[in-house]
Amino acid sequence: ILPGWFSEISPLWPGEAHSLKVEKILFQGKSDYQNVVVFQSSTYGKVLVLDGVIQLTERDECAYQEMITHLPLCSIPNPKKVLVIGGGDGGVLREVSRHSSVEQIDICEIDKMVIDVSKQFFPNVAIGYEDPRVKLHVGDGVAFLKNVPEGTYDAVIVDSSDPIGPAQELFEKPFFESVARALCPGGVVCTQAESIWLHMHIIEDIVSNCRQIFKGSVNYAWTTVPTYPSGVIGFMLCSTEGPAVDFKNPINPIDADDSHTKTRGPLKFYNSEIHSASFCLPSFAKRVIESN
Ligand code: PUT
Repeated sequence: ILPGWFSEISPLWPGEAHSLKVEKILFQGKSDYQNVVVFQSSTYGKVLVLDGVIQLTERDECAYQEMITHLPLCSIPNPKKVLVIGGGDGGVLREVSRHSSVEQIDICEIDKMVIDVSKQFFPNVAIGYEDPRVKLHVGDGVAFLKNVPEGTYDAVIVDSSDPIGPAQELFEKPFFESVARALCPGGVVCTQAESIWLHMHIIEDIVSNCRQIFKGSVNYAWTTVPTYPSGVIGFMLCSTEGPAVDFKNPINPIDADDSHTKTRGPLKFYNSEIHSASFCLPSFAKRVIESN
């Protein structure tokens, strides 16, 4: 490991480690759940790291936050009630709040330190918390969902870290069953679903669980995020039985200036073309995902 560089080493991507040059360590702490680090990098702005794994950088967070949010919300006509599981940095909230049809935004994040650190070091991300429609619940997303009345949400967005540590249960079948229960008929879920280059075994399991649970449609989309392992990350998008959802053809566009452009800035990454394109898969991934 080079001195003055951060290298992202994990058993989830053995034999490789993306590195960023560190200008200054800004925060180091240990929460009840994980190690939390913020550093200033020389080329990607400030970086949030949990248990040694990059969660966001100022430069490329837009690609992840915009896609995980607008892929589901632009696919249904009139989202009103949205639940975010994880997403403690507030970036998904920032994006959900661009949708004027939304009346209620609940977020359940397990780690208060992630929220506090994001508010201190990433104000342009944590700005999502400033929307009055947001209600924060600090706690375990799995437990939270068990208490949600059936059919409550139009959309659930699961912005988790990787399936080692506090987020592990968010990749398991019982969790997806609770999500399906919490959704209204024709409701949608979008969940962080790792990299087609590194994690086809994890993706296969998610797809096969989701096909058993979600009786509407089940799709995999992906996008580029240069500082995530292998430079890409995917999303599992599913809908419950009810009004049909055609994820590949967005019906609720948000390309025009949204109501929050003044405070949040315009969209940097998402548009309707990239929405549809994100469902096109390389042949090796298509074979596995479609056969499950
Ligand atoms: N929230 C997404 C984090 C992914 C880290 N590999």
